Amino acid sequence: MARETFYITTPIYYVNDLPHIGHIYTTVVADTIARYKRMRGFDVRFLTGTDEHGQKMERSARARGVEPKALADEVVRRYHELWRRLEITHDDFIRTTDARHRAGVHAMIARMQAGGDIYKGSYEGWYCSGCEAFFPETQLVNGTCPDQGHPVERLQEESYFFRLSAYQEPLLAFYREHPEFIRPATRYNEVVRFVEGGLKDLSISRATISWGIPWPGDPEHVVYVWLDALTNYISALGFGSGDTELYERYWPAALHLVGKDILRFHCVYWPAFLMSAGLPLPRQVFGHGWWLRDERKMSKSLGNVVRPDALIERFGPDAVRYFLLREMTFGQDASFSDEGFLARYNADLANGLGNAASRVLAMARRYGDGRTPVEACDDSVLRTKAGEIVGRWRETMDAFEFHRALEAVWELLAAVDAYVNEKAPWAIAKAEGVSSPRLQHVLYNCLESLRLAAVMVSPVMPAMSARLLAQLGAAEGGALEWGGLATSRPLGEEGALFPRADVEAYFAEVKVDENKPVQPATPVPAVGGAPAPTPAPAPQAVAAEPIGIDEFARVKLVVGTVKTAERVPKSKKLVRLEVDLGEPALRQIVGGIGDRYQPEQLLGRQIVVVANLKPAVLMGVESRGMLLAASLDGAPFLLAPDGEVPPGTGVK
Ligand code: ME8
Repeated sequence: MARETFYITTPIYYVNDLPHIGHIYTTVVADTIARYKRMRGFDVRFLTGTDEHGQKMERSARARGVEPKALADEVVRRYHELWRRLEITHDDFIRTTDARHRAGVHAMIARMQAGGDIYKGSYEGWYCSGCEAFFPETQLVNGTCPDQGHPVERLQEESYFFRLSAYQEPLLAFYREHPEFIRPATRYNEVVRFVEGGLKDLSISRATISWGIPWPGDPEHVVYVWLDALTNYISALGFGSGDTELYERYWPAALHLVGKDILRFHCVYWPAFLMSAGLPLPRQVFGHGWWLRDERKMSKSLGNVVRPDALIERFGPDAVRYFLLREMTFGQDASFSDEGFLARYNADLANGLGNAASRVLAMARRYGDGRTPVEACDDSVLRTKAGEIVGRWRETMDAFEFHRALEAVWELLAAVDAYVNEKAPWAIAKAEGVSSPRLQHVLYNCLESLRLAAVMVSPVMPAMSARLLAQLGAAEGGALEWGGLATSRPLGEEGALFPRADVEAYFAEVKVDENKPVQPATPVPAVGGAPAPTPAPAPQAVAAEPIGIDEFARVKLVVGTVKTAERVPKSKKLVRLEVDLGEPALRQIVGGIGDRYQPEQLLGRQIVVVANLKPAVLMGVESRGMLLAASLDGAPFLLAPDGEVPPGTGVK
């Protein structure tokens, strides 16, 4: 019998910027669900991709002096790289610049036209290129877009329209019949209220921009970017390209996973387009919450966007995946903070999981000759507990309550710990010898519980799960039934799953970053490897509050020559310099530049230093000043005079 299919999608990401943790969140959740559904035997198809057309993209490329496609190619490369590092198991990656996608969009428009829902008219109104959306005057808030507060611009142009107004009643009827279509329930109510408020026809072409899919038969127009983008979910299955096998097999989608910001496009426009085209509607759209940074909205202009690269590099992909799923109640907002991340990392991963595993494995090695116990054990409180936890884990995973599913696994780990304390295997070994059946049973119960925990966390932490299973001498992909651990098998290699994070070192380095001048809007890498021309900084990034020249003059900037340089022990980034500032003695300055500069490269080099900064101690080393560097995506580029000057020369 054919297996039940499960087609899951992420939004396709705009390529005018690099991904941050909000973007990776959606993809990590989708990957976790895809892995879980595969475990449960579904025939899964998992799609992600990029949204490359539109006014925003055209402008970003123009500002950088490159072609939109070239800019997109470079950012897409970064997305592929990131998904590889995060072990994302998508089956396909669609780009809206793919030929197959254009064919799908044209086929979609042909069907909507055949349904009589498209007509030509003239559009006059407000357009927000940040959201790529039209807004009636009545919806503007203080002259800005009501969704994100972006600036809007007046548009007056000829346009093709979609008769969205005709779909108000059919949509409301559909929502009533399919209350599970929009999740969570609070979002269902929001969408219903929005549609009940009345729908206006939608402009679905643009005549004043050229970066888009040409309108079929009218090349003066390009297709409106949201009609273009939403169609990716079927064009990626071959809709419009002739080969309909995947489309027949996987459409309608089981789940479109999106952020709450784009719920309306997916719950109102998309089903209306599909109704018009006479195509089946997706089964569910889930609108998840928003990641904030330290309780504030993340935005490039505030310079507080959390990029995933450094976190993945330092803590590994599994720790990042775990944090995202454990910290956010799926559907609600959550806040990222360095403190929160480190606390969870140390408490749950290094201590909770890591300690439970290393404690049990050390005993198994000591009392079992490096092998799993000689006999399985079927009769224990742990078995009952594990059975209950597996049931709860399944229920919560099915309901997408990932934080609760993970909580359940940690409850099992705590039960193992309590069981070890109570049974005291060391005492049994002493009293009865290592071949005591009682001792072997106790060990089996612990190892088998850990095996079940490893299988349960595998959708969230695939690499860690594989590693733990190998340490336990267990096979990957084992069943979630008690007794899966084979007896008398060699245990795998030892090794900590998650080394404890040194919080002090982390903050010393983060602090160094924060001491740097406020970063301008994140630059997109240039095409062809050359450094990107830095885009004009967003206004807030330059100065939230203007300062006077006298205030600026209080900062004493001087040129110095580096005389000695060495790495600060145990730190990846920090370098200790002794700098000649034209003073009687050399100045010791600690800078977070070690990930881009080797100490020997710095010798003799001239740098710019803030000479009157209060001393600070970074990882136990006093720094009496701060060096200046441009910060590109977190990487430092040292500033220097354009020609050698005597040490101590002032900078104005
Ligand atoms: O909207 N917290 O693309 P996009 C949580 N191209 N999730 C966040 C987030 C945050 N702070 N910021 C972004 C688009 N996201 C369109 C989609 S689909 C046919 C077209 C996530 O790159 C969230 O899922 O601006 C959001 O919907 C998605 O990134 C896409 O953002």
